Amino acid sequence: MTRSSELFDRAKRVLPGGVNSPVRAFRAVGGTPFFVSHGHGSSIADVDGRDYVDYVCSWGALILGHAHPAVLAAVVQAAERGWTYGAPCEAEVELAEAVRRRMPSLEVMRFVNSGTEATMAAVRLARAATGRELIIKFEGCYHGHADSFLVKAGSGVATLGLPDSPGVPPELARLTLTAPFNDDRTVADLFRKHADRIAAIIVEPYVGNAGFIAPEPDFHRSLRSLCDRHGALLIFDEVMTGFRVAAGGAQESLGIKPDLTTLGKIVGGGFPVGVYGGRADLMKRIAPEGPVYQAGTLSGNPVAMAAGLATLLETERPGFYDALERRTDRLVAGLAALAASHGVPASVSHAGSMWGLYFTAGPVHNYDDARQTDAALFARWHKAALARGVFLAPSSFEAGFVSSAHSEADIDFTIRELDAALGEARGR
Ligand code: KE4
Repeated sequence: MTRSSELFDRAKRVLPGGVNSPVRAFRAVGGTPFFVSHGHGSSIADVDGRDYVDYVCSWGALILGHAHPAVLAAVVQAAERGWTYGAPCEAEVELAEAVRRRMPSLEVMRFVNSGTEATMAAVRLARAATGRELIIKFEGCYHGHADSFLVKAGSGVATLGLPDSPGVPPELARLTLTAPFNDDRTVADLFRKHADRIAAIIVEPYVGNAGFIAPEPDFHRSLRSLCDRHGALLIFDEVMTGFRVAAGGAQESLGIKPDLTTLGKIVGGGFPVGVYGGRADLMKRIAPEGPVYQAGTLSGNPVAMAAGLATLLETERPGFYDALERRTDRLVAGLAALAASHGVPASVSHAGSMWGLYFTAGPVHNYDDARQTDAALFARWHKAALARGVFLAPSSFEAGFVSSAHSEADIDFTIRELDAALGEARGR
């Protein structure tokens, strides 16, 4: 009986499935999830003394790796002054100005405490600003657990094979239209059918909640022009891609200006922070300036702001993103090569330091393609990888991440051990 399994048994008596977020339960890959003792740099250690090179990185939040000294120092310094005021403080303004410098489309923004809160508020604002009710999302994309988004969603919903979620009133679910990712023709058809009722399109510019799916070259330009033509708003959900796929997020690398953007994960440096923001004429509708209500007790709290600001500043060091991209490129090339050496069809790709691997020849353009992946082989590979000290996301429908703490030696170790793990997974 390991400490992790003892803790898991205890956890299951007080937490649904023993976890505070479904994908952590390892349901898609089997086995008992390890319980964490501590994280350090590129690695995470479990309560039984085992160490893993970590490619989950708190689902993308830890672009600097675990317990980065600059973030720790900023957090301690902030906490010594008290850690929540329920009143404005300078740190909120500093982080908002830093975000706007990196992503100028966020002329005005509001801090919240999670990506879910950010997307929920962004859609409420889009509906208020347009006076329309329908939204379009894409199959396999996940925008958090607000009711409107649990329609053909990705991440844990896809992992657990839940078609949608019970508890979402059909009347509300009907207001969410869906289309395959990379399929602008279906989006055009939806606009033809519902033109003046569609408030917004919300999209993960690079899909990280169905594995990793890159956009076709003109996909987002097409969404931008469809929104402009039909008076709908384009919402880029950059909770995962923001400050990850490029210094200025996907909107910088794709050269697309959304009307609204949502952020999370990296913007808080691993502390609970979400952001929604965009055109000033839209954001001025948010209370107290305007009538669209949204609020939060801990929004903009000084410790989370300090962690986010310290993180963004570290990523502004010269060559930060180039080095991260090169390291991720080497990992992805290594994964493609090891799959080929085993004669296993695989589709491996990345954008910046966000990557994905499917056990299918591909190409993977949308969620239907992604579901061709050999999930059973992935589960065996995941288990063998863990036993060899590599922690991959416990689902075929999640992206992987590399942090600036991942060394060249970590990448070499990972490729070597994942090669052996694939051999084991195939029974060789
Ligand atoms: P949170 O509410 O989990 O902070 O953010 C929701 C969200 C919104 N938009 C995108 C593009 C996201 O990726 C997420 C959250 N991502 C998942 C990872 N697949 C969080 C991990 C989990 O649910 O435990």
